[in-house]
This record gives sequence, structure tokens and C-alpha cells, in this order.
Amino acid sequence: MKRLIDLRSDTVTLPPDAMRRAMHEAELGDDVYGEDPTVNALQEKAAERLGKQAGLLVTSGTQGNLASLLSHAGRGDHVLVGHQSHIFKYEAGAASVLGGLFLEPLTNREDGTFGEEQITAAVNPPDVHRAPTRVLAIENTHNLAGGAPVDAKATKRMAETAHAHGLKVHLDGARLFNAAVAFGTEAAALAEPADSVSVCLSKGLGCPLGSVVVGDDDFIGEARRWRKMLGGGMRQAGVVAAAGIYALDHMVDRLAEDHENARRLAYGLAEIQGIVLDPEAVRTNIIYFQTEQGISLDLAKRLEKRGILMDSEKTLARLVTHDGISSADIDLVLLAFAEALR
Ligand code: TLP
Repeated sequence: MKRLIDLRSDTVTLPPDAMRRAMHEAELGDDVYGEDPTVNALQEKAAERLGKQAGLLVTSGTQGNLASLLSHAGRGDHVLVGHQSHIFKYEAGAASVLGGLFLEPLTNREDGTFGEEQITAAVNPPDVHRAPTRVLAIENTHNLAGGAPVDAKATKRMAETAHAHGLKVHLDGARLFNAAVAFGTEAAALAEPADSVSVCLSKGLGCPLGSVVVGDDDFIGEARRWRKMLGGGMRQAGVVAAAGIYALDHMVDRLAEDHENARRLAYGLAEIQGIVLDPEAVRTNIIYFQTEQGISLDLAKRLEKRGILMDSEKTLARLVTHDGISSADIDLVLLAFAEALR
């Protein structure tokens, strides 16, 4: 069968052989008893890498965000999220359905951030009519803002505003290492202003599953209880954690390659008649674009016939580079687009 060039998401990455070997060789125990040495090692490594006291392996980014929000806030509490955030748009309303949290969407600026005045205006005063505001959730890189990396200064500014109103700050850092690589900085510098951070292992870092949540000891204790309630108490989870350790040691620096491929792809696409895209806005591994005729199923089909898969929703289409996409693939993709739009 002809190989597909799958640009739908970086979640489609397959674990490299050396990662699979590390999983095979992992030392195991029962993690619900806290006795899996490989899980404990991953949690410590992730916490250290992100500059926090403790870490917790969870099954997915969605579970990491949910366990974090539920650890910070309870039924009837008010949580500020971005109107374009993954938590608000793509987690099936989990925080409201399962946790009774009242999510209010603040309008994200084009770069995925919020202004201080926006945050301040959204915090409810103490009043019997109002749900008490407890948490601000931010996202880095910001997926729907075109994978925009949010720098430490902007993160600090948003977090300081939230903290001044007594809120906790949760950072959905599904692709935080992409942001760190884009800025040439440590992930800890981007995580520092937040009280909790969820980082995905199963996107550009290539693990078959898993995310890690980090924060202080009390927060992680709470998150562990919520993880159990959400069905995420895993037993010999060291097989998963071993992949995570391998990823943190070997898969972070290579994200620069994905960014370079995305950049080249974006500049190439922008040259093709009919594609609407600002290549300068592409800073990490995600490209959103439109076409002059509008995105259609037909375009996706024409590309699929040429062996290229993309992600498309009503008016926008997305291409994501990752470990399974080479520089030579980018040339093939550009050729296929030129043909499909001819
Ligand atoms: N995003 C997926 C889809 O759900 C859209 C993708 O292909 O990009 N936060 C952010 C910012 C994410 O982009 C994602 C996944 C998650 C959280 C959730 O992670 P998982 O899929 O592990 O639950």
C-alpha cells in the first residue's frame, strides 16, 4: 500500500524503535500503590523539567486538564477559559458535565493570549448572584491560534493578573515543549507563572499515550484523587512512563525539525494560487489555512487521492508536522497541493 503523508495531527506519531525497547525493558510495579519505579521516575523528571514540586502521569491531555481544573475548583465555581481554547472547544464540555464547573469563554486575542483588563473584567465580585471565580486557564502553544507559542512575559502578565484576584492559573501545555523550542528557552520558564501545567507526551514527543500534570505537592495530591475518580488510576503504568522518559530525553530537541518543516511548507503553500495563509504566523508545527474558494471536502479528497491527509473543519484546514514527516515529504505535499488546486 502506498504510504500516506498524514498531516492531520502530531497525535498520529508512532513510537520509535528505541522508545518501544525502553517500554519493553521498563521496571514495573503497581502505580495505584505508588510502587511503579518507572512512573515515579517520569513524574520526578517531568516536575524537575517544568520547575514544579511534583508530577502525575495521566492518560491524556483531556484527563490532565480535567483533573487539574477539578483540583482547583468545585461544583458551581466559575472558570475563565479562552473561547478558542482546547478545554472550551474540544473536551466535550467535560469540566461542566463531570465537575459542575461553569466555564466562561473570554475572547482570545489573535496570539491566543488575554489582556489584563479582560481577565480583571471577567472576575466575579462576591455576590449571591455570581459564581465565585476560581481559575484562569491558558494554553501554550495555542492550537487554534495557529500553534502560536506564548512567551514567558505574556504568560507572567496573565498569571499575575489572575493571582492578584486570588485565582489559580492552569496552563494547558499540551505542546509546551514546542513553545520552549521555538523560543530557545527552558519549558520551566514558560511554566513558572502557572500553578498547574498539563503537558502531552503523545503529540510531537511521539509516545503512544500519556500526559503529565505538574504542580505543588498539595495540588498533585488532589489531582491524584481526581485521576482515580476519572478512571485514570493505572497499575503497571511504567510501560507508558518509560516511553515518556525516553521522550523527554530524546524527542524534545528534534521538535525544531518539525518547526522548520512547517515553516517551509507554509512558505511553499503561500506561493500556490488560491491558498490564503500568512506564513510568517507559523512559528511551531501547526499551519491553518483557507482557500479562496473556501475549504471543501473535495479538496481533502483530492489530496487524499495523492496520499496526503489533512484536518479540515467548515472553513479552516490544518496541517501539522511531526516525527513521521520528513523534509522530502514537504516537497511531495507542495506538489500535491499545486496539482489539487490547479
Ligand atoms: N488536540 C488534538 C485534537 O483534540 C484537536 C489535536 O489533534 O490537536 N490541549 C490541546 C491544546 C490539544 O491540542 C489537545 C489535543 C489536548 C489538550 C488534548 O489531548 P488528548 O488528545 O491527549 O486528550
